[in-house]
Amino acid sequence: MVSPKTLAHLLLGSIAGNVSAQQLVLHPQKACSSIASSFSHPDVTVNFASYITAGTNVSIDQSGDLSTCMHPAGAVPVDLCRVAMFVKTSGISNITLEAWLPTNWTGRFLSTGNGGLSGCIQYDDIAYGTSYGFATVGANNGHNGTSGDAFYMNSEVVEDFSWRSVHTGVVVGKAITEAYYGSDYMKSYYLGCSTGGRQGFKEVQQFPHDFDGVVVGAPAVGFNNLSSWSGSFYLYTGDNSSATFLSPDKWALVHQDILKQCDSIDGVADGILEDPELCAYNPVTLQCSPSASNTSSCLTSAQVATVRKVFSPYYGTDSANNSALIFPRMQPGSELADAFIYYNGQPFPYTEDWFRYAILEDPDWKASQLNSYYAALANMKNPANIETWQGDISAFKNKGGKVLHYHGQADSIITSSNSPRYYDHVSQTMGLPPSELDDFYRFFRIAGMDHCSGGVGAWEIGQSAEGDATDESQGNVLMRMVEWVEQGEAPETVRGVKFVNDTASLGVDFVRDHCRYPMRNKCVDPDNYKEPSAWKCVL
Ligand SMILES: *[C@@H]1O[C@H](CO)[C@@H](O)[C@H](O)[C@H]1NC(C)=O
Ligand SMILES: *[C@@H]1O[C@H](CO)[C@@H](O)[C@H](O)[C@H]1NC(C)=O
Ligand SMILES: *[C@@H]1O[C@H](CO)[C@@H](O)[C@H](O)[C@H]1NC(C)=O
Ligand SMILES: *[C@@H]1O[C@H](CO)[C@@H](O)[C@H](O)[C@H]1NC(C)=O
Ligand SMILES: *[C@@H]1O[C@H](CO)[C@@H](O)[C@H](O)[C@H]1NC(C)=O
Ligand SMILES: *[C@@H]1O[C@H](CO)[C@@H](O)[C@H](O)[C@H]1NC(C)=O
Ligand SMILES: *[C@@H]1O[C@H](CO)[C@@H](O)[C@H](O)[C@H]1NC(C)=O
Ligand SMILES: *[C@@H]1O[C@H](CO)[C@@H](O)[C@H](O)[C@H]1NC(C)=O
Ligand SMILES: *[C@@H]1O[C@H](CO)[C@@H](O)[C@H](O)[C@H]1NC(C)=O
Ligand SMILES: [Ca+2]
Repeated sequence: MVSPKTLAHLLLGSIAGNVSAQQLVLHPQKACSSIASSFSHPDVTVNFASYITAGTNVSIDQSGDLSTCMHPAGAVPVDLCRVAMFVKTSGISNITLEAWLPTNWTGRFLSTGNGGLSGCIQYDDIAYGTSYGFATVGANNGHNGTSGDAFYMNSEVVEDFSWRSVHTGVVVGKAITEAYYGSDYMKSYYLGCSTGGRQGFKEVQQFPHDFDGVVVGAPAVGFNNLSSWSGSFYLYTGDNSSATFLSPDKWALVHQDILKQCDSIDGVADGILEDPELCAYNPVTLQCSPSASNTSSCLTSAQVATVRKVFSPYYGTDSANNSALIFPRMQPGSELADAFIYYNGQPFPYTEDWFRYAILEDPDWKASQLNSYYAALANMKNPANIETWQGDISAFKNKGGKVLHYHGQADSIITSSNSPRYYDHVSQTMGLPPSELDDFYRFFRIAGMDHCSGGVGAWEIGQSAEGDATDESQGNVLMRMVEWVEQGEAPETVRGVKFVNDTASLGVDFVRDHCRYPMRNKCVDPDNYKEPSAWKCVL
């Protein structure tokens, strides 16, 4: 075991130290109260501005629909001016936007994103950004709470959700940043995962001038098809009384069997599949023998069929009625979590909401009605161009922008197979092989990471404040992006840390360097697999 302190010395590269732009607000309390009345911008009303000192808990509105956001009540990491705004985005839509402006400012601007279908400002991400001295903004994505019902009969709210909330937050956020500090920001960044990952790619595709560096995780790109795919599992499992349903215990059997078949492909049986793409899992070995009277530790043929469907790509038809891929298969490895998410015998709420309120405008539609016709309809309607699948991102490249894309290889919500598909799509569309695409867009596969965080792998990569380790003692993707943008030092690998029981104070369990796609991690020294040096990135 290595202590976090020792770890700091193990880490490659130092954290960017471009302190030339560092500046201090001299009378922050006064500046903060005056910005409330002096800031003027079209369609913006400042609700309040309050100066908060480091260590003080922030008070967050959790009333009404906002109660579903389950905002963590936490302390702000640094002295800052918190500005809350109301911004009109059309005659029938609006966002709430917060800008947290640290007293000790690096000159950097950061925008954060959202998750799922929400409707929830990610305060922990905003706080995380300020802890590194970014002037950081986050918005509510055009509605309050986790439900999609705000989309019903209001396409402007869908526009906010697809792209306008983040873009508006950037325009207004940069303006208030410059008004507050009285000088221009130096560089502009983005950090988001899941829906936040999709929002980041949307910006890269549609507003290439908003950011210099974009860090996106597990992006929900191919959004309509993702929503259909997310609903498909309920069709396969049925409810919990169906013959096709597997209990969590059965999924645990499947998980063990997957490890048996695939864990060693990467060179070591450590409970982590470095590259689930290589796992052609066959559940036939779990099938009960015809004579078995006790089926508690084997699968019926109906259950085997369910497992096969779950790990198969989801196909439908295109406009010419030819067979077409809707979404790639769920990657093997996330079954223990998915037994309680996609495989729990319940309709998936985001799928149901998206179809009810954004696609069909039929609040009575049920996820059990889903089929390839509805999938094709959603793909065709593509409200507010939410698909976020544009393959040509040359405008972002040409202005010098950089993208760091990561995806957990044990993601229980968005299959990790979708990310290489998008990377390859960009590569083909732009005619750039990985060796050239890597100049401005790098994709890292994080083995053993669940959806955006958590999991059995070395998943702490500085992607958010969610983990226990938020300081520089890790291969911090946000600060690696700063190095790339400001010093031209592109990350070769992304270093991840696994803390004992995911608790930094208990020390480091292991450290692993995650490879840049299309390379994959191979263990070359299985006896020392917890050491980064036991691994090699290979093609
Ligand atoms: C701040 O919030 C934390 C976490 O909810 C809580 O434990 C603590 O008592 C709060 N502190 C104050 C001063 O309210
Ligand atoms: C904000 O937009 C919602 C629709 O999403 C609307 O119901 C509400 O009245 C708007 N608020 C204001 C103050 O315009
Ligand atoms: C401001 O932050 C920088 C590091 O980002 C630090 O070196 C400096 O001491 C800080 N200044 C003050 C007055 O806290
Ligand atoms: C969301 O909640 C905020 C209060 O925090 C409120 O000002 C705003 O109008 C709400 N937005 C919508 C669209 O209802
Ligand atoms: C099956 O699902 C029903 C309805 O959701 C639920 O009430 C029941 O507790 C579930 N049974 C088991 C064994 O999980
Ligand atoms: C079925 O087998 C499991 C172990 O595989 C055992 O725990 C359980 O008691 C058995 N049930 C019956 C009815 O024999
Ligand atoms: C598409 O194929 C289905 C069944 O294969 C058929 O029923 C349907 O009429 C076809 N639609 C078109 C537009 O060709
Ligand atoms: C979405 O699914 C349709 C079939 O319904 C397919 O034609 C289309 O290519 C898919 N889009 C993406 C981005 O995969
Ligand atoms: C880690 O968690 C496990 C299970 O909760 C517990 O048994 C173990 O003692 C914990 N380890 C440490 C070092 O706290
Ligand atoms: Ca392994």
